[in-house]
Amino acid sequence: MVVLLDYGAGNVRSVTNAIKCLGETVTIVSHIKDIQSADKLVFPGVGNFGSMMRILNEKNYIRALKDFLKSGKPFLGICLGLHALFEGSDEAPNVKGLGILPGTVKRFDIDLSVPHIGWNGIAIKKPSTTFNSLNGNEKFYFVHSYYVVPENDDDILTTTNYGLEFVSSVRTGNITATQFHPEKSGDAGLTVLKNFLDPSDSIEAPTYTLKETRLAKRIIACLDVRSNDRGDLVVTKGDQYDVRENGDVRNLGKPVVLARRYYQEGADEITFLNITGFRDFPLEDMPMIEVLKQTSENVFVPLTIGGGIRDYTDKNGRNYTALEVAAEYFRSGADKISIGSDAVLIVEEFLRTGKKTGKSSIEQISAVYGNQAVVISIDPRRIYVASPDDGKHNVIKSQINGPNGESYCWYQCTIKGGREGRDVDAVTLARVCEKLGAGEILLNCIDRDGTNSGFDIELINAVKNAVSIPVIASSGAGCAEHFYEVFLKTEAESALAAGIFHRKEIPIAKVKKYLYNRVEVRV
Ligand code: 1PR
Repeated sequence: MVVLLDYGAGNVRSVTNAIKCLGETVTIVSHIKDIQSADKLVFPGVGNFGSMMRILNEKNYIRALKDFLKSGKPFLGICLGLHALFEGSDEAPNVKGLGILPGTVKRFDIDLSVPHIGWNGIAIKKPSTTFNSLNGNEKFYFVHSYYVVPENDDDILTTTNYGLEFVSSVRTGNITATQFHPEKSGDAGLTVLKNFLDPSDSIEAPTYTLKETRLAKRIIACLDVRSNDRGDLVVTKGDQYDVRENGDVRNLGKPVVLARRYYQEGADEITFLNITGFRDFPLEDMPMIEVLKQTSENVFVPLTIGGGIRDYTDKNGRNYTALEVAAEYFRSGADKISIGSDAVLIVEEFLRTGKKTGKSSIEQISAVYGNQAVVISIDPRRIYVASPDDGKHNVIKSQINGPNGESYCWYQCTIKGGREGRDVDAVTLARVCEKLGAGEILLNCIDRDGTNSGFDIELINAVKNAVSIPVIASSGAGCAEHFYEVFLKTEAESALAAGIFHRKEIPIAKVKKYLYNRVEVRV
């Protein structure tokens, strides 16, 4: 039996599911004595270092945790569970860590997008059983803005490159801790967990590898989900956001089944968008919660969910905050939530007042779950204009002329699934959302959606150049070459597609095969 330390922030369901799928039972810590009596302890951390240490203190877990770490019994820390082992972190300068390992935690100060999100490799620095049955060339899923700096080189198990070479896992005696998320790293991650749960006496893994690792471009499968007219929850797909064909909602399959298929085919991430979430409140629309719960049972890559994340008052007058909605999604297995319509309204308000309120969904959710957990889904549409300056929007020169020969355009944000255009452009929206705490941009494009005509490179460059957080290029993929084009001509960190995967026009593995040797991908 494995004891899992859950301090209430983030997705422990995935870790639990991954351990269960390896045949172990899991007990969640609810009292100090659960830590004291544990034989094996797993500590997955998400969110903010300061709030994690505060909660551990409030629950009086610190003493028991330190005793466990010194006991010689197996301990696995994940992400913030790694940071906690050190003396302190730049993320919360006045807060003490457990101080079990000498050293500290620093923020990335590099010329690349931060957070470091995605699949990266490891260079093994010392012999261990942690990577038994692996060859050391696998990639693992990372999502973090801070990295550990151990004082003792002997503690370092692996390093990874991202703008600099940082320590991506440590191992000392009974203590193993990884910056990457084994529970989100597909088969390689499950193997690392298995090696922890069922350690072998002999080291069968590479004992040292010297290499510079590279972050892979991510290929994301997106499932637009809604109820059809018969009330069945289906994956649908729009044609420039129109999901009806001959009057009926297109039905391309069942969400849980498709997500599992994409995981097996090699998707680096799965995104669910509850596309009628703007009118159907998600906490009343429990099927989406159930979809997440079931998917996270056997899909071990990151899951994002969007649709309807905003404050809401139900018909009985009960108020729900966006944070409560998000919390329910995280508890059900989501790693990230995506905010669409509400982000536009928040940015409009910010542009009117120039003030951060601290109360918007973006600020509240990122404060509790970390910036990396907040994705902004933008649904822009091109507005062609004749001149480069309309005094209000970020206008770009376009290679594609408008209907009246206009050679300039701006990208109008929309809400309610493209039904309502607003007077704010996508570049401004992305910039302000980053300022408010968003960690990633999911950049759709209504003009390209479902057209198979390729990504809107001009849009992606305009937004990517305006922010320092990762951007997911979305809408328009029709063949493997389109993925290559978007990675060649833009700095987007990932590319998302829906229609070509749902219609089985091209499987994800084939896209990856085409990209292999052209751009870094996880295979
Ligand atoms: O506004 O916070 O409730 O979130 C609603 C979410 O639902 C938004 O993220 C919005 O993008 C999405 N959405 C709403 N209506 C639609 C629709 O299609 N009618 N889907 C919709 C947006 C775009 C992508 C699509 C790509 C790739 N779909 O998700 O998967 O365009 O498609 P392709 O590869 O087939 O071209 P809120």
